Amino acid sequence: MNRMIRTAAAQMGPISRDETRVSAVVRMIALLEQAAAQNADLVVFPELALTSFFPRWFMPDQSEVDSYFETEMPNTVTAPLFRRARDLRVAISFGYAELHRQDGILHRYNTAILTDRAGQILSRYRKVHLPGHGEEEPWRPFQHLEKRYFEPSPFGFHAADALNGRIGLAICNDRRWPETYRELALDGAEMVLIGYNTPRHYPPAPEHDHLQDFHNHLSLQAGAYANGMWVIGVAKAGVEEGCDLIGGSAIVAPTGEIVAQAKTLGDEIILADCDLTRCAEIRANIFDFAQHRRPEAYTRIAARNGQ
Ligand code: CDV
Repeated sequence: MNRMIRTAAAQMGPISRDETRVSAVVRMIALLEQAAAQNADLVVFPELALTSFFPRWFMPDQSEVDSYFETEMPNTVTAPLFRRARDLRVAISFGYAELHRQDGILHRYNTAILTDRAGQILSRYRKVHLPGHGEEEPWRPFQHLEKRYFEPSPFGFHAADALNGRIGLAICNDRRWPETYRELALDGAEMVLIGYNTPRHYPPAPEHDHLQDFHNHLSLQAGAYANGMWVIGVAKAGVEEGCDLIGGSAIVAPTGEIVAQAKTLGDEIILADCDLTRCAEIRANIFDFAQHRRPEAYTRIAARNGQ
């Protein structure tokens, strides 16, 4: 069985507030076609790929907030992307804001999906770690209202069988938490796809602004190595509505080495042949979970969130 996934990280440049979803999808299709021309099996797009990163704005009117959400996926606007991916036989993954009605109750999630090569959605992940704040904080140069506009997923982390392997999804801030990767690894994930929108300026701790790119790669590389899996980090990058978003999209091998990295802050494809059998280089050795993990010593991890 072929266990090689030629994977493309489709970094996107900024999406302005007035850019339509149709325009974003046209850009995504162009990236998909570039990747397919290089025989990609899988193309991974960023978090909230269809719109500007709207949690940076306080919007008192819920109907304005909801205008950034999708009530179904695929929908009229994204259908051409799904169709093109199916025609090219390429699996895709991207993030979007999801308005989900369940038992008469509306839920708003920061969501990512993964399709198979036929454009069928194989798995859907809702973001667990929502950063930012829940109320407007006028002292900030821009808001980060994910805690206001989304609810945290109650569904946890799950890997799915895909492309002759097991693939997990996570979103942006999740990549900084070791629990994300370990949960997915314990569910058998051999590759994790992570889109992100990361401002260079972090208003509560601006003394760390110069470390944003370092912390990005540190998190992706540590997650890959300590769990022996491929990690695909994909940015929405560049100056979006005055907010400077880091780039640095990267494909990280199970050894923790970066094997491909974006050079620009715009729409850009990077590509690598990700051999899933390489997970064993780490998992059969230093991080052989069955032999060396001591869950009885880790009881606090699932029992409490702080001290
Ligand atoms: N979209 C995000 O989750 N961004 C956060 C920022 C706010 C720190 C991140 O972890 O990159």
